[in-house]
Amino acid sequence: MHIHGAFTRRRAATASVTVALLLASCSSASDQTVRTPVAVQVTVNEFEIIATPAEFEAGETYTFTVTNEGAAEHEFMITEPMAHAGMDMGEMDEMALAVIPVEQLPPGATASVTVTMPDNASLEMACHIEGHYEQGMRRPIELS
Ligand SMILES: [Cu+2]
Repeated sequence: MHIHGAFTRRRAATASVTVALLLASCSSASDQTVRTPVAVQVTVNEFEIIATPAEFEAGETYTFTVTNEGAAEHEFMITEPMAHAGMDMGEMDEMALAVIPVEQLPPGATASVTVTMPDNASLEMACHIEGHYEQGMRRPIELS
């Protein structure tokens, strides 16, 4: 009984070492293609979008972590600047590069989304809740 237990533990230890080695070789093989996203801290309120850093590079991948410090609910979208009159939310979501929907950004909430910037595009961060965009919830993304 006692011997059997020790044997089982040793086998388990060997198995976990093997898994660790496999994981190590996988991550080193993919380092060339998958880079760690650059962290961007974003604050939204009534009615601003503030991002740090505020400059972005084409082809780079960013994780936008957005905190709603306002008293109203907001959303966060990365889209081409759009004349959104006549477009419904579903259509805008489809055109967007990234969306954190309003359900995930009530007052006080933090949510994040990861985006790889295209090579050549005119983009902006925006909140398209009715009236918010017009009151200033938009911020251009100029790719360098
Ligand atoms: Cu808003």
